[in-house]
Amino acid sequence: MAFEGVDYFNLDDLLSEEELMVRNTVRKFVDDEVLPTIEEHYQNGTYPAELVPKMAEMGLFGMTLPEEYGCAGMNYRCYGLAMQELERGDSAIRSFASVQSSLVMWPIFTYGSEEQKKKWLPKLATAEAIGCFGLTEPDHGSDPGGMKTTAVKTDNGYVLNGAKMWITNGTLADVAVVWAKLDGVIRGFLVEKGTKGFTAPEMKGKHSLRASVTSELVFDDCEIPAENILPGVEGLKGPLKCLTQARYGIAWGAVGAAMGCYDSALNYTKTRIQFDKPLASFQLIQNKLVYMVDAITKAQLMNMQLSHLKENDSMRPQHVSMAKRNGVYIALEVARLARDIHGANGILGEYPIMRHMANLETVKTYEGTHDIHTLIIGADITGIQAFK
Ligand code: TGC
Ligand code: FAD
Repeated sequence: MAFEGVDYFNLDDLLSEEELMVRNTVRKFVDDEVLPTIEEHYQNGTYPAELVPKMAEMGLFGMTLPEEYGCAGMNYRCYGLAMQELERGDSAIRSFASVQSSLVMWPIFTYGSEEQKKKWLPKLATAEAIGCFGLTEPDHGSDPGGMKTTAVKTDNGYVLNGAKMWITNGTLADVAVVWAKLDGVIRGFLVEKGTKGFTAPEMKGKHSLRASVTSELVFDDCEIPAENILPGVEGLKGPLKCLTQARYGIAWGAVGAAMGCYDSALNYTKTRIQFDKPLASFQLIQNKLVYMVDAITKAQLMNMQLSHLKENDSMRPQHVSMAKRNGVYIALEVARLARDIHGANGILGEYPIMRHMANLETVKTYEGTHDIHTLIIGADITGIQAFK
């Protein structure tokens, strides 16, 4: 059955023709191509490689970057809507698009040399090349500024030593955007697959994001050429600005997962009969459904205004922190209520609920945990930083 959306406040009225077209195209792709196979991939722990060229064909990689680099040149609301729809399919699919677009193409576009842009962006847009983003380390997650990975200048380029962990698409990637300290200052480097001294073993045993590849990146005297440094940025703000891009997409994506769970729960309550009546007729069930649609609607409104701020260059990273934190929080609440409403059926793969719920536990943690975003907003409103 085609998904009809969750739009209690008629927010579609605010969308342009192009935005509606993008949203509806991705929505149909998720119904036709993602949902029929994603549960099997999730159960088997396999990554849905067959979907990637189709996403590229729809222009979903680097979709806000200019056409001269083979990208779609769309606005940020289109990007948000696309992420919302993809995550209704599965967080792993949205993750793939987030990493490729916001964490690989965006830094190459923003910090890269013209040669780096010409070499990588068109290939990344068509998914002829896949990228990953290496910031987190085994001992530095929420505090990436403490990273231990180093780069040392040599006559021919740089030598990298250290390790990254929890890197989405690491094993698949043709190019890794890696953050390392050069003379104590954080810099970005492009490390190509097959470079001597670079390995990217896959991490196994996840109970969440099972349709996504997660990897370590290991650098053991890994020599890269001088032209592989990103010339346009120095310091921790380099990777953090990329995170602002990706967190923007996650804020929308998480709401997509919530919409999928709510839709499933609403339909279920209309057909499941207990005590001779549909579940939907009981007050306690209606209370849960109303909580869900209310939370989704408020998060949608926040995302719409976030996209407005972004398009007007008045969005601050703290706005994104609030939207990411809120979107994931309500999505987890909605998933838990949906699980409850489906009774025992809620634990089956026949419904998307447990898959979304388990995925959202990752989404709550990556790109800044719920509590890190609390501290970012807390520092913003009080002027007192409470991280350290
Ligand atoms: P702090 O001193 O606050 O900041 C250092 C410099 O960066 C600037 N800045 C930002 N700039 C742009 N966007 C942001 N979001 C920024 N946050 C900070 C800041 O103004 C400063 O600039 P300057 O000019 O003064 O140098 O740094 P800190 O060390 O105190 O740390 C702050 C903290 C904790 C907020 C930050 O490190 C943080 O966000 N930690 C969370 C780490 C995180 O989110 N990691 C994500 C890894 S990637 C990932 O998870 C990908 S999952 C992908 C997928 O599969 O979808
Ligand atoms: P920690 O930083 O050790 O935090 C543990 C707990 O302590 C959390 O609850 C946290 O909120 C809390 N905490 C930490 N500091 C404070 C404080 N100052 N005050 C109060 N509480 C605090 N990273 C990448 O670089 N690239 C990727 O592509 C990527 N993909 C990922 C994919 C998956 C499936 C997962 C699970 C993670 C991925 N990550 C990636 C890593 C992710 O960004 C980190 O896991 C995240 O930043 C949190 O770091 P940590 O796991 O080390 O937790």
